[in-house]
This record gives sequence, C-alpha cells and structure tokens, in this order.
Amino acid sequence: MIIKRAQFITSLDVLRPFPGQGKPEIAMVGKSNVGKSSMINRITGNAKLARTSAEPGKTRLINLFNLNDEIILVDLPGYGFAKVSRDEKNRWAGMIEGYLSGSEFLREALMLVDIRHEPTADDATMVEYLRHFEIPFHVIATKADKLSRAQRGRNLPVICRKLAVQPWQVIAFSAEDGTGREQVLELFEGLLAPREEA
Ligand SMILES: Nc1nc2c(ncn2[C@@H]2O[C@H](COP(=O)(O)OP(=O)(O)OP(=O)(O)O)[C@@H](O)[C@H]2O)c(=O)[nH]1
Ligand SMILES: [Mg+2]
Repeated sequence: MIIKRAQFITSLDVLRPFPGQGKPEIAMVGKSNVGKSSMINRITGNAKLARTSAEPGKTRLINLFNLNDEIILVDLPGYGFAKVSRDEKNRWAGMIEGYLSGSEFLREALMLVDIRHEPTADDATMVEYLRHFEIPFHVIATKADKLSRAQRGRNLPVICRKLAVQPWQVIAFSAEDGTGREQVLELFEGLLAPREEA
C-alpha cells in the first residue's frame, strides 16, 4: 500500500462513540510512551500528523486518521502510566475498552511493545483482551533502532513467549529509521483485500 493521503478526522471520547464509515479500522494499542503516535507519523510520512511527546500520557483521546480514504487508523491513549489519577485512568480504560469492544469496523489491532523490554503484565492483559474479543492483531516491537541486530534477535523470542504469539505475528519497527514500515504497509494492504464470505 502506498500512502497518498493521510488526514486527521476527529477525536472521540466515551461520550461520542464512533459509528464508523464502513472502512476497515486499525487500532494502535500499547503502553504510554511506547511509540503509537510516532508510528502513525512514520507510516504516513507526516511527522506532524499525530502529536508525540517524550512525556508519557500525551494522547488523551481517541484520534482517528484517514489513510487514502481506504483505512481508518485509530490512535488510542496508552495504558500503564503511573502519574495519571485513578479517575483519569478509569476514564482512559473505559475509552479504550469501549472502542475495542464496540467498533463494528475494527479489523486489526497493532499491539505495540518496546523491543528493549519484556512485555508487562498490562501488555499480557491487553493481549488476552484482544483474544477475548476476537480482534486479530500483530505485535509491533517498537524502537528497534535502539538495539543491534543481535540484541533484537535475543529479545524477540522473549516478547513472543510472554505474549504467547508466533514469530510471524511480530514486526520489529522503528519510527526513527523506518525499519518495518514496508511490512506494516503490506499488512494494511492485506486488510483491503476483499474478505472471503463464510
Ligand atoms: N528512538 C526511537 N524513539 C521513539 C520511537 N518511537 C517513539 N519514540 C519516542 O518515544 C516517545 C514517545 O512516543 P509517542 O509516539 O508519543 O508514544 P505514544 O505511545 O503515542 O504515547 P502516549 O500518547 O503517551 O500513549 C517520544 O519521545 C518518541 O520520539 C522509535 O521508533 N525510536
Ligand atoms: Mg500517543
């Protein structure tokens, strides 16, 4: 898939559910600061499309982006950010769960984890949640530029084990140098292919 056009559509919160536009939606999930918004910018080739920050907790609403009028990318707030109040955490959890459980056109989740670290209990819970709601997903191991090829080779199996996923479900990615971008675009392309009727 070649990205010809990428635009911000709108922000949602719990009070404004998204009815969908009949286009496949791809949701980005993962801890605060793991690189969800940066990934959107690298994928679309627009460094200013989604707001990013070195401080976790930057994305506080659900932001929707239109790709080529074909796909809707959904940037969700991150979880596991200690500095947020309990009320705010509950609000974010409600927002994330409400979207993931209620979106008619959600076709795929990208579950982001930092390639340098073992996935957390929260990450494992999120994967269980995706399985429970039968949302297909791939794992994106972000910040791959921070590790050597050998270190990546050591860390990827740890991620697979912890999240109980197969190696083919994991894509090493870097918003910094573009590693994995082509693989992600191929994945998007696959979602556009007509679905086989059951
Ligand atoms: N080196 C490197 N840094 C990255 C990469 N992706 C993200 N970062 C940095 O990580 C920080 C967080 O990135 P964001 O994209 O804002 O993370 P997020 O997951 O959207 O965070 P929240 O909105 O808080 O949930 C920023 O300082 C980014 O520059 C990457 O692939 N490589
Ligand atoms: Mg963000």
